[in-house]
Amino acid sequence: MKKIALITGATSGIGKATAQILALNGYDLIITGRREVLLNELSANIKNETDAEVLSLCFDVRELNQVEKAIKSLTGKWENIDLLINNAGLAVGLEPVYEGVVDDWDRMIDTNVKGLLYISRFVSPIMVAKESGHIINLSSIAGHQAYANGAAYCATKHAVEAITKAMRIELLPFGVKVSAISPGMVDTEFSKVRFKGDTEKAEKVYQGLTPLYAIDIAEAILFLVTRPKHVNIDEMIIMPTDQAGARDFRRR
Ligand code: NDP
Ligand code: 8X3
Repeated sequence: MKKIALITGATSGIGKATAQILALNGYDLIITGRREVLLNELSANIKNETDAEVLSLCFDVRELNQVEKAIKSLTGKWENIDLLINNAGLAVGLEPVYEGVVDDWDRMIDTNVKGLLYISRFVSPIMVAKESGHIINLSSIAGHQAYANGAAYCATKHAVEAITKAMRIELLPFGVKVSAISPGMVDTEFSKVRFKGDTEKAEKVYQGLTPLYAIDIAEAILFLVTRPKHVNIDEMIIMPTDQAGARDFRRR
């Protein structure tokens, strides 16, 4: 029987590329996000190009009721989730705390921290019950280093690191693997979201250097999930060759 992966934030960027690569490598998929049209497009595309079965669940990870309803709506084989990719997340704004926008902080904390916890709360019991499974959390280089104007985002990714480490210990008795992937700069919708739709500002982020692309992270995720049962990759930090730290770039 094929394994089932649930990917949050599959409508774009890293989540979308991960859905595509997992479908090509023997997984059936539960794809989630808030933009239903994009979920439907991805689902049709994957079904067209692979033999994977795809179930779409449209909900907001910040809404506990929606998360609970979505996961509890799963029936039959779809209940049997083997792999959870906690990918949905965002940065909003780039200001020092003394000029920070409280609503931006709330959006990041609610999505990156509380949303990840909500999903894990309802999916991890499935893995505990069957004593197997793998949870991969999307952290960031911002989960390892703090940079000016990114206090709240960095705090959320440091929180993802802490949650990952604690859950790994909690799930140890049940044989459930827990990993974190921490990328540097990846060219996705991330910067467009951070700069609230200002594409000019977003494009500048990637000017003069070669960033990572979503497929690079998807390939790393595929590596993690294809290790033997006795091997867990706890943490993977992946940077563009043109980046040596959260704010250290080689631009030409
Ligand atoms: P994208 O903006 O391209 O994708 C983000 C995804 O998250 C979208 O599918 C979006 O779907 C989903 N999402 C955002 N908010 C919510 C929400 N409230 N409920 C449900 N889904 C949500 O960015 P990336 O692919 O780059 O980001 C993926 C992850 O990788 C994030 O956790 C990010 O922090 C992390 N990361 C990104 C890096 C980068 O440089 N790009 C570097 C390091 C880490 P929708 O809008 O349809 O809801
Ligand atoms: C996204 C990368 O450097 O903007 O996590 O924090 S960064």
